[in-house]
Amino acid sequence: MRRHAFVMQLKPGCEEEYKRRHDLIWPELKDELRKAGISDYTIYLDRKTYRLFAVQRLADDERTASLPDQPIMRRWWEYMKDLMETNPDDSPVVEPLEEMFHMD
Ligand code: RM4
Repeated sequence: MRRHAFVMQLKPGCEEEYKRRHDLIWPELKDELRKAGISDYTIYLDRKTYRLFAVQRLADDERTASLPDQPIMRRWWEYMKDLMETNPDDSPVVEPLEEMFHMD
């Protein structure tokens, strides 16, 4: 297992809609994320900068690199692109974070 953290960028004014859509996340998408090896996934919002901080727990045999090939993932990204900074393929712009401290 390893932890993976990254930031994404929410568009100003989209906080409530972003939260609403995630409260109603498609069960099939959750299944796909779990199948890819994500066993724990939290996203935090910094309301001052609209930065989204994501932390995932990844299995040793994780296959998250294959998620962009999954139709359900592509549909979700297409659905979310009005709320987030995205790449030309609709995936969110993601910047990895470096772990500086962890305590069990
Ligand atoms: C995010 C974004 C991420 C996805 C989560 C569930 O807002 O689309 O790529 O992993 O939703």
